Amino acid sequence: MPIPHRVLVRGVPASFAAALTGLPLAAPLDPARAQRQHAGYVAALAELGLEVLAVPTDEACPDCCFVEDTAVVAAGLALVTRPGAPSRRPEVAAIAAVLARHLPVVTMDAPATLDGGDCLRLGATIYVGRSARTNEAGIAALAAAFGPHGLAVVPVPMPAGVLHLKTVCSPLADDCMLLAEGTIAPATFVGVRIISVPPGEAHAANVLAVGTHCLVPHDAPETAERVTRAGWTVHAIDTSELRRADGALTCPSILF
Ligand code: CIR
Repeated sequence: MPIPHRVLVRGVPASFAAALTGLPLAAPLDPARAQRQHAGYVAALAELGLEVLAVPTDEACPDCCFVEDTAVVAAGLALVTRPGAPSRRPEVAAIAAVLARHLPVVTMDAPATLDGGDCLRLGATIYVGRSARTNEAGIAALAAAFGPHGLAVVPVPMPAGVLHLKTVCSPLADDCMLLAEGTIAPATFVGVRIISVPPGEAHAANVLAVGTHCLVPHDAPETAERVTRAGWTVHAIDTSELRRADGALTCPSILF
């Protein structure tokens, strides 16, 4: 993976209490707690030397902190998505405006839908989850954007009930990834070294690697140990309130 220099983020709005959740919650979401955790996440990325591009938060978009879903950046190009959840579509304009200061930007039209959380790049391949959020036209738009830049797009059927492809896996390097045991068949990812994540820590299959550093959930000691043994410097991060809204560690950032 090219080592990124910048990270695009967007603060957690007070309206986060109304963010989408796959399952009903026993207690309401706590925006203040999510804001504190998000600030810690951004600080950790800044300490790694990344330039932070902060898009102003939008109270009209409760999920706007989950910027990953709004754009796919690869090969020096940004594809701004049409998110699968209609409530999230107003998020993209502000993201596109900031990305356009740095990269050529292309967009996709209805009926295409695609969430960046479904896109996993490993070397010259982008694996894309065929999920409830990402449809065939979205996958075709992804291939049309990045195919001419030498990237192959490989659709991956998703297990029932899994929000995004990267809910159960994440890249560590061009040829190495984390994958939650018992989810997607490891053979799906050809020529890739897979570090498996035990069922008790399935939420930690989504980590954020930046070069030789890796942000790992604070409550996943076995995964942290496996990632450390594989050669990464692990930084334990608590984003548990964002996780209650189905957001894992890759979700609040776009690295490029
Ligand atoms: C949603 O359901 O869209 C948000 N509450 C969570 C999005 C998480 N994004 C991601 O995994 N890339």
